[in-house]
Amino acid sequence: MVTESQGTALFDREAWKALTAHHEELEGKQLKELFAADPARGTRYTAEAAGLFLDYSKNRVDDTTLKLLMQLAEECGLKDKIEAMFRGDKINVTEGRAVLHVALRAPRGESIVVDGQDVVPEVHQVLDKMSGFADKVRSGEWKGFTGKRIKNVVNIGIGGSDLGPVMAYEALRHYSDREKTFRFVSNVDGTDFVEAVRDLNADETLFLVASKTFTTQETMTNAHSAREWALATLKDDAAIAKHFVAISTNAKEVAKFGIDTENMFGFWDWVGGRYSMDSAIGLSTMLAIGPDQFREMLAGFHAMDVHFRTTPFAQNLPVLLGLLTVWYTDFFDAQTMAILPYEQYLKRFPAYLQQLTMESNGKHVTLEGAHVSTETGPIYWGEPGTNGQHSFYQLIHQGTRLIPCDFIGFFKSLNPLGRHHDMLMANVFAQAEALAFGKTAEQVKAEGTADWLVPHRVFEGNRPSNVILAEELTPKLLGTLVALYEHSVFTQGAIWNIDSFDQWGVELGKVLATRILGELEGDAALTHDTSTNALIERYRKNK
Ligand code: G6Q
Repeated sequence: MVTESQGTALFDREAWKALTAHHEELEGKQLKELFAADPARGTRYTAEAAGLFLDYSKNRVDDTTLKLLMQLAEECGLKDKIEAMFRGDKINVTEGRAVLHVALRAPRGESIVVDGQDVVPEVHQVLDKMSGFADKVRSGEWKGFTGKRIKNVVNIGIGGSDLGPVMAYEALRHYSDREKTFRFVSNVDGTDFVEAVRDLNADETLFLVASKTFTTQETMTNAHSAREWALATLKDDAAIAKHFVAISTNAKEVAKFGIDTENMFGFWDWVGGRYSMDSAIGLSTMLAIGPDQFREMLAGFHAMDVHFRTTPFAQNLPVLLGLLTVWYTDFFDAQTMAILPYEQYLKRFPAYLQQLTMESNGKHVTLEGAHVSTETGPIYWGEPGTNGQHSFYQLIHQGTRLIPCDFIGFFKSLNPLGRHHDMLMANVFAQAEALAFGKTAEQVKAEGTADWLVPHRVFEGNRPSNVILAEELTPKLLGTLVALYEHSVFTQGAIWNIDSFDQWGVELGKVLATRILGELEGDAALTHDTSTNALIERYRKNK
């Protein structure tokens, strides 16, 4: 494969070269020194937008770093790339598609034209149809086949058709209809489906089959099992129309499955799976929190879209987060980023971000098809605080790897309980402080620690983190937070000059699994490598 050519490669850009030289100087500096040199640092290195406050002062940067990162963004054409996305240009070049999740939250009356068609009115048509349906289900006007109210909603989908809906349901549970049970089935492992429905009555259960393509093996297998399960009780094909709806772009396949296309909620090829929780894929979210609060969530997304598009880079939250990620990934060899929400309702947020970030920027080829000359997307992971503190934080504090962390916290708890919230937030501030400033041997000794034990109790510090704060977790705020990371991912992809919106890496496994499935169920001669052949043989014998 060709590599990026001399002169146009990322490492040949003026800002990149300057950053390389600057990194050598800065690498030896401690955050402690940077703070000492600038008494205003803790308030100066902050930015605020759309209800989110970002303190990025505990990063290993100074004014020069920031200036050069901004320059890099300019040199890489970030501004133009942002405009191209919002304009509806086909920036997903390998699939020849526009990338317009921002249109999903564009207010009525705005206009975004794709292939000569203004897509905003269509977006609102679907939203209105979803709202009408959600109102009926929530009020009880929509009845199951036997005349009972819908009490349970089961979303069947995988990847982008699952992770967003699950995350949003968990995040907004406080605002959800507590009379209803929501379940999410994704894995082709039959246990996922069986456990999800074992205590549900079919005549009170609505299945949302969420699949952009309506051909995904896992989702279709689960949907067929759901149909059999429902029909075992309801015993009449006519019941399907009352208990199954589809969320898809593929009307033909939806009809083939037996779902009335009247009960289909559409979206478009310009919505990527991992960017679709605010499209019809979010129907489960709307059923849980109601149409008005769903629209609040969209308003939150939109507020961050406007911020991203219009704010100078130096105050632009997603640009700052994205550039810092590039800084650590490429100049400090950081391989992973930890996302640490101090909010129990955000327990699925790190898992959601794993797909958003890693499926988007896990690429080794530039838009022009050359091998990249630098590292690209880091590994994202995390757990809600404070649980992680009692497990993996040890490595972040005292291990040998640099792991930049994003702490996310709120001023107010949705469930105020005694001192709980102050205790929770004390941990956010304490962890970020400890990571940055550590604890020296002198401090450890002064505590009376025996000499031999001192090295074990020293915290080197100088470990970077962001602290993101907001008032309270609301539907609107959730939208803003998700859009913050969507656009941070965009910023990273723009610098690396990769296609953040395709996912060819997901395809190979799908093709191979289909071939092997036939082999597991038959006895055809095997022509794989010796390991795969032997594993298949062993399975055939023992299944
Ligand atoms: C996301 C990916 C992928 C996709 C799933 C489900 O960006 O494309 O995770 O969402 O493979 O696809 P369907 O919605 O087509 O079933």
